[in-house]
Amino acid sequence: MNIFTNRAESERFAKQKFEQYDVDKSGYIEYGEFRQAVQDFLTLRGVDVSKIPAQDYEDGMKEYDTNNDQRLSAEEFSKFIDFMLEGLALKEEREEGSA
Ligand SMILES: [Ca+2]
Repeated sequence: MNIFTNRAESERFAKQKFEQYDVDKSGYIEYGEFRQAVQDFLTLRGVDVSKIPAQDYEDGMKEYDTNNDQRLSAEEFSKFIDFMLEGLALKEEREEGSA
């Protein structure tokens, strides 16, 4: 199951999120912006983000920063968005299953 049934819609969503989280409009998602995005998505999933150590965000950032320039391009960030959306879809499936 996917939240978005068509690819164009999911790309549009990723672009919208990129613009939302690129707060300083640098054209890249820097660490602080990435951290905010992760916190927002995890909060949606019901995670208490106050317990997450900084190291976890740093590791997550490195995972998506495929060219190692310490920031995420729109393309790198869209992979993160895809991953987060999959997580949210899985959560919905679990909740539907247990209801
Ligand atoms: Ca930025």
